[in-house]
Amino acid sequence: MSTQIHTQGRFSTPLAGFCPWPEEFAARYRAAGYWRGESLGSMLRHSAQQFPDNIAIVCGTRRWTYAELDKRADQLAAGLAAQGIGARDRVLLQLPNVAEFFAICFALFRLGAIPVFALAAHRRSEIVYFCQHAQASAYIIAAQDGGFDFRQLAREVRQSHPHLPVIVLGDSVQAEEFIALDGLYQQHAPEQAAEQAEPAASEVALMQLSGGSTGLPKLIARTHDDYLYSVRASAEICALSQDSVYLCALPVAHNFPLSSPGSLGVLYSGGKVVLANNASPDTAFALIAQEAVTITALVPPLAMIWLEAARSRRAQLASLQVLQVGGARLSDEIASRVRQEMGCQLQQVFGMAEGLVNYTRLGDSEEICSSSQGRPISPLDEVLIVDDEDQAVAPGEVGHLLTRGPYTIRGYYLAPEHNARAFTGDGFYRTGDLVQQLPGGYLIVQGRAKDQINRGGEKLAAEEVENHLLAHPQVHAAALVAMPDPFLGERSCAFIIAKPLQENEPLLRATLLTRFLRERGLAQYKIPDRIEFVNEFPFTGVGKVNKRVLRERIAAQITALAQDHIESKELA
Ligand code: OOB
Repeated sequence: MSTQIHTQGRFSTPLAGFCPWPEEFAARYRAAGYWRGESLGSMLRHSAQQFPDNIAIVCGTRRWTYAELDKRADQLAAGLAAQGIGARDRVLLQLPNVAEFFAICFALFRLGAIPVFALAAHRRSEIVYFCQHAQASAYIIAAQDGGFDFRQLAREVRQSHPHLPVIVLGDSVQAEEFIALDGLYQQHAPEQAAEQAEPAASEVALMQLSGGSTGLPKLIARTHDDYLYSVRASAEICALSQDSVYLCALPVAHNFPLSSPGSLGVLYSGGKVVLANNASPDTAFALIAQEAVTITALVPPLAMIWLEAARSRRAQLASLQVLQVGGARLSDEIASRVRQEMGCQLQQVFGMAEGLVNYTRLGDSEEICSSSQGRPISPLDEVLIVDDEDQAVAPGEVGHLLTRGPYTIRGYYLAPEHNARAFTGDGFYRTGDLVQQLPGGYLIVQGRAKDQINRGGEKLAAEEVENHLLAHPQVHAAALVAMPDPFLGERSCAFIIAKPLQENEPLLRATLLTRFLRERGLAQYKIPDRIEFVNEFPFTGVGKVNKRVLRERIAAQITALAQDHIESKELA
């Protein structure tokens, strides 16, 4: 399937659509020792040589050593190569937290093929788009998970991509329809060949998805050099060693549990990755106790649930040293309870799949750990805080966060028009986050300028959902905004202006609209949590829909409702 001629995984030009760093910066990152020319595939090879008998992955009753994971990756690389998958092929991956995720990723890394990480929550609309945009050579799924049949989803995806090879993990795979992953393992792996195929570290290793703020999700291409640097440096910041035991309770492919320092950081360090198929205290606390977990990562709503559960089950958390929380703003109040109530240290993580990751450090004061979202990984991370005109704000003032550095992308994959807006002329990424910088470089996230809703760590782009709403024949206009939520931080509210009712048309109701979105194959978390029908929108001076006014309106409405609720309870 590879169209370019190459020898031993070396290409003379970068992947089309990838935005490389200017040579001057690449040279700087190499000179600093950050980019070492090592690929993710060889990283695992080194760990397997150093720690062959250490347990690498625990998944249910299965325990894979480093030697076993390494061998499986080779066997699978040979099997995938026999399916025609080769260097630079994009392979869409949609898997739950299972051991095979790692065998597949490292097999792809070794082939120089590029995993594109979809979320388990994604449905037809998203998957079809990723297949198109990434020009995927294959789609790898689990047969089913969480009561959902991914084979059915694959069949739907095939209606628009009839020749897409679908590789399925799990039982009851019918030979003609799908390729069974288990069958691919059985191929003989010529060890030499696997070594030779190792891609150059400057090649794209993987693609993450952007939380997005515009119409369609963007793909984030990360190289071996840059990703591995962020993993190594994160592992060091978190003091990982071969004694570390990491519980992966968040979706395994997300950038936070994958690389900050996440599973990859642990596999670099020789430690043990324990996979949980959900993050509930019932599942996670039992695994923590059973496997003596030392570090794990959560989003704020889960941290709140864990704090509650720790009241009665704290003994199960005895081995836990570090609880990382990130993905959305953690309230100072919740943050300050972690050490007392869970008996471990809190580490705040403010990161983004585009690159920049900030951590509070393990030796930092309680004050910093509970009131800031940390400081950047790297001395070569450049951070600017600017006003609406891109002018630096005074120290300590709130402004837009712009960043550039050794593991922050210079542009989204195949998105030149969007890149012109999302990056400055000199290559800084406009994060869309509003931050304040403390002395020492610590950042406090104070808000967001991008048109995105952060539903407890799950990001949705307002425009993407609005476009789906506008596809309904009875919708005249749509505006999606965030509304405050005590648990998720934010939920989504769609304001809708309906078209005048035609004869024989049913009245447009919220339930009809949400069903319509579901039938379009939209992931559940993107379905508006609330729909408000209005006759008109407020506008800004320049004639754009004034979302600030809409946000304030829905926030006030919710507060009033909550107040009514309290009052009626008091009366009763
Ligand atoms: C992580 O990555 P993404 O790509 O899902 O989302 C990035 C965005 C940031 O731009 C920011 O708006 C928000 O998520 N965010 C936070 C935050 N961490 C992320 N907002 C406030 N406080 C935080 N601690 O979410 C991600 C990637 C790597 C590590 C950690 C999180």
